[in-house]
Amino acid sequence: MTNDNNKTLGFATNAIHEAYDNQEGKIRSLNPPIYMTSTFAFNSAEQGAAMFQGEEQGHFYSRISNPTLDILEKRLAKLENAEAGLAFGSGMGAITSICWTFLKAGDEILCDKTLYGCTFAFFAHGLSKFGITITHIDMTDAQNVKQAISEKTKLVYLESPANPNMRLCDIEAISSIAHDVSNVVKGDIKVIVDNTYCTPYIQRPLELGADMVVHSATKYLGGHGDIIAGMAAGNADDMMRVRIEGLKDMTGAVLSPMDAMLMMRGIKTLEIRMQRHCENAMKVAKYLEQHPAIDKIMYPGLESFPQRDLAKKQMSLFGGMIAFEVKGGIEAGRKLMNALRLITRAVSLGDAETLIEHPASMTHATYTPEERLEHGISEGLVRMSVGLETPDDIIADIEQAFDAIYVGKLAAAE
Ligand code: 4LM
Repeated sequence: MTNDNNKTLGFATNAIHEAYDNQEGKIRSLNPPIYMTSTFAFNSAEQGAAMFQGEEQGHFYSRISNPTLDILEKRLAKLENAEAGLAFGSGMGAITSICWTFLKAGDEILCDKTLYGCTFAFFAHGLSKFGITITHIDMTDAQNVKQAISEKTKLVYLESPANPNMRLCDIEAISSIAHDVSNVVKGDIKVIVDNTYCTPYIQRPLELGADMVVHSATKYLGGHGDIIAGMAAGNADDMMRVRIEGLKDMTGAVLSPMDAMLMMRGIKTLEIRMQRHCENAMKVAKYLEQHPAIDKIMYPGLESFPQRDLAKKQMSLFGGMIAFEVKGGIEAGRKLMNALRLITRAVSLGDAETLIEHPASMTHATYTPEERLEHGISEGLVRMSVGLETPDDIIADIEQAFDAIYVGKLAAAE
């Protein structure tokens, strides 16, 4: 979409207006309609047949496409600077639909060591059952991709920042290496980046050279903890293949039009929410960093973050997620979590509420303890998704929890 002078519109404007003109037509509703329909009528038997053959465009069944989802998909594509977008019933629905589309027995998926627990489990226990090789390498050094990539490699898969330990991968360097190899072996190696932690407001992997982006839209894109949803974006051919092969015929992981509407409502405020998440996270990270009870803290905005230069290169802000370890390991971490009053003990992230969880026993319990060690997920790590509450209140809650632990109030109360 452009304005009257044909000037490109800003991120927030696109997030609110892309693909729907409320000045058009007779009704002029501010928000697009929610098409609560599973199927669409054909004008004639011949037209129905032509649609099924792909000879005529249009909506004919909501597992394939739906006008409400259409707007959401175009909007996300615009924000990710992609040719096309695609909506799914969950983040896992997006990941599985893409993998089932592009992988077959004998192929390899090359992934970073640290991945969200269910993504790891899908690769380790799902894809691997069908003759697909899963190779985890340390992608924090892009050269490792060069060493590991082979003619069997079809997908290169990473999260940056990774859930839960915040490690970053150089998306530009990895994409360039993968595509160079792809040219040499005359293959078609696709780089997929899970952009859940950042959203396109902070990081746009396609502009850095990646082929596809996936999201758990349950998180920041939805933004209000009221939907389970997934999104993907990439070139039009790839997205059409995923729609017709992975989504329609293999997973059926379709988003409901009602939830598409809720996501569009969330995306309208993505820019201001992300700005505040980042501001609040920086304040909380600085507070935690100076606290004597903290052993280790990982937040890309801190000077102490080991990959700060890379963060500055590929992220415009530092995000709302913090990983830290409390002195005394997970026992101390659990005590801290249990003493919180305002901050919610819950998995998921990207909501208005600050959420805290223990990856080793929750989101990453799909790894065995040995695998967690091998994949860089320490047992003592605590993960916080900093919300939109007044930052002083978030900090005060952490402070009172630390006080409760250290003056022995907790022990007395137990
Ligand atoms: C969590 N995460 O971490 P659905 N990709 C990333 C994720 O963090 C998640 C998914 C995909 C958490 C859920 C409990 C980086 C999920 C999967 O949950 O299927 O929308 O997304 O707390």
